[in-house]
Amino acid sequence: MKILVTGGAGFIGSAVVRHLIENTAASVVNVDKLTYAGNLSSIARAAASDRYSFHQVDICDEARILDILRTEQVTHVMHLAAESHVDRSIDGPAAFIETNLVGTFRMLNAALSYWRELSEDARAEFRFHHISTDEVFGDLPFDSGIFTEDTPYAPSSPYSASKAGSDHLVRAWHHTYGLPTVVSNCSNNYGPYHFPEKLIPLVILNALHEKPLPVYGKGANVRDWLYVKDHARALELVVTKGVPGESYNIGGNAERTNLSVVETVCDLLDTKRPRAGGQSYRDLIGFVADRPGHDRRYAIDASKAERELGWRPVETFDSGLSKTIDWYLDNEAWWRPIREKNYAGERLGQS
Ligand code: NAD
Ligand code: TDX
Repeated sequence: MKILVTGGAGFIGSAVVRHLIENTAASVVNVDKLTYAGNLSSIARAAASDRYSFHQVDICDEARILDILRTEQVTHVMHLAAESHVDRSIDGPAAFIETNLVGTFRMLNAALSYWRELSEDARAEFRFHHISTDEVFGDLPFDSGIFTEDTPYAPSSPYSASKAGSDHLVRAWHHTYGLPTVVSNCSNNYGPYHFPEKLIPLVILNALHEKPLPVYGKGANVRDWLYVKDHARALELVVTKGVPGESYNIGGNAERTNLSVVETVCDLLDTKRPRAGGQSYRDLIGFVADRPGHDRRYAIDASKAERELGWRPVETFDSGLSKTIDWYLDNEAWWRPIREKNYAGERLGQS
């Protein structure tokens, strides 16, 4: 197998690259534009493998993508490259439309041209796997409902609308042109190498720097949390065992309010790296203006992936969060340059 991974220098993409190189015999072709969110140091060890190659390319560049598919003789595509941060999509949606919607359209066009050139056997083996989000299903009430693969799409933010649109394009390329596509929709990932504009790494690093821990609104919004290594294992199963035309929900069985996530980070840090003076990190929590259009709750029914792919998460939220905090405590060399480059005021990623 030769797998073209787009966005392999990002948070989840880098976990996929590490997983494929360390735990499978597949070769990996990483295609990444290296935006602010891309970081080759996240895959330094995997990149030393002779089964790895890298192309710094924008996914909107269809001709370059087609050329890479041909010259690398790719057998599978795992498409993760995207603009991923909801707050940025509210402040500036253009890049989200360009990369998530137009970029996915360009990827599909290139993949279809390439797929049509393949032998019959190679066409049967080929997969185009689009990695998407549970946010395409929209807002759930606090006390009921769960997303299945059949839940109607109802995206709320510019980010989730761009991902919903790209999911629809992928489906259409399967139904209309026969391209063997699979889609997976997952919940909030967390773990090592997470860019510190996202809630969990932001809170860990703000706490270590004695900065306020910003909780939007009342902190009552609920997310399901999935440890990124568990997700990378699921993605390998989706791309190798998923049925063309199907989609698969991937979740962590770990619904938490945002306030409880932040409090748990504080409590773990209190034990692992006590504050000078003995107060709890909880004293740094501050409630700030809510995110516009903030979806109340997401919840994932991942029973199809369990039933059909034999996947289930290994980490609980407590075990995964503890490992994540240990990783940030041990890997200042990874996050210090990002933080110094991007930190603006109390919120990273808004400069
Ligand atoms: P990320 O922001 O950490 O990484 C995105 C990567 O894509 C970066 O390496 C960036 O350089 C690259 N990229 C961006 N625009 C590009 C372009 N035009 N051409 C080529 N490369 C480009 O994102 P992530 O959190 O790793 O998310 C990966 C995928 O998973 C995304 O499609 C996202 O929508 C989806 N997803 C993420 C989560 C989550 O919790 N992080 C949850 C559900 C779904
Ligand atoms: O400072 C903060 N304070 C806060 O209360 C930040 C950054 C976030 N939040 C809240 C907003 C969300 O309800 O915490 C929750 C998680 O926020 P993010 O880490 O920004 O993630 P989210 O918006 O849920 O989206 C993430 O998961 C789904 C990824 O960024 C998306 O790419 C993915 O599709």
